[in-house]
Amino acid sequence: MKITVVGATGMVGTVVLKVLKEQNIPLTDLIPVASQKSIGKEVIFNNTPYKIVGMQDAINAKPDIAIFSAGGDTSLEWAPKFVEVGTTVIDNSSAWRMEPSKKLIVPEINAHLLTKTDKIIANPNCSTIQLVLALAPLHKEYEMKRVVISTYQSVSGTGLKAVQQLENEIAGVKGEMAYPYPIHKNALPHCDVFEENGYTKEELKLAREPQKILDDRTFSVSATAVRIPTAGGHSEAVNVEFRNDFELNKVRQLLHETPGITVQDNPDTNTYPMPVYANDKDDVFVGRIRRDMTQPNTLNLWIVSDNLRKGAATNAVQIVKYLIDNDLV
Ligand code: 11C
Repeated sequence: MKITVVGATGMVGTVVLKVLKEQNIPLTDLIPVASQKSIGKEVIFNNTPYKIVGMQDAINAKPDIAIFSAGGDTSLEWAPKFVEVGTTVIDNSSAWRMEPSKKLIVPEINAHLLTKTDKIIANPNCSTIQLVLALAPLHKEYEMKRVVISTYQSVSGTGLKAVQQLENEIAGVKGEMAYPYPIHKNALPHCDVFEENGYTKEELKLAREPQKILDDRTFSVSATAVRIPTAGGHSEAVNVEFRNDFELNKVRQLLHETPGITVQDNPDTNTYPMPVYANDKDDVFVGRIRRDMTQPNTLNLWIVSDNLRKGAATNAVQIVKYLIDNDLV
């Protein structure tokens, strides 16, 4: 497989390279693409240096697969040009996710939908992926009616500039600001930009993407997305009302049996998911599993995952693996 990674020097792109190696993706050539200032520099993959090239050079190389992590505008402009030369694009941006002709894939849930004709495949938003992976088996069993979620999102979701802002603030150094306010010792109820209805784009992604992935519009999601000064992963406090009642032990068992989920749930030993533990791991961690005492058929959960791994790079590479294993590229 000839694979191009667009945004190869960015936060997600760097992890994509790491996961491609870990998952033993059969690579005959790697074509890293990055912004103008990085062209000519090298990235190291599998102990071998690869020269960073510009977008047109990568297209001319006619890669089998392109993994895009370079923002929505870049994807909108360039992904179709890769498709023209026969490349299958897996896109990490929000550009194509809600486009009816494009599939929004979390491999454990809906990779079976993929066919050879899917040339642009959308990777969901990071906070969506960890949410749906945990909710999918519960929805199948008990039918969700309404989900209320508050997120506690890592600065790495915003990108390098935000990680740098936090590090500068901790060190007491003045520098560029990624956010309109300090993030150290703070919490910003503001992830991505505000829409006219008062919600942020991140909150609307959480409301809309799960319905598309689970192919079901009979449940709704209400979200508040908050940025906090962590770097290891996104955390989510989730309240789910089901149409049918559940047994807590069965809920734990269903989650435990779901590939990609690790249950960490024992108040006696202070065992619960945390970003410091989820950091650099591929799983989605679920804990604080308890019944909502104020309403029937309602469950509270705490879900944590490394937003750069399962929330982005790992999910994208799992799609690559599925395409290769099923002869779809
Ligand atoms: C964040 N979820 O943490 C975002 C990052 O739509 O892919 C990814 C944005 C996206 O701010």
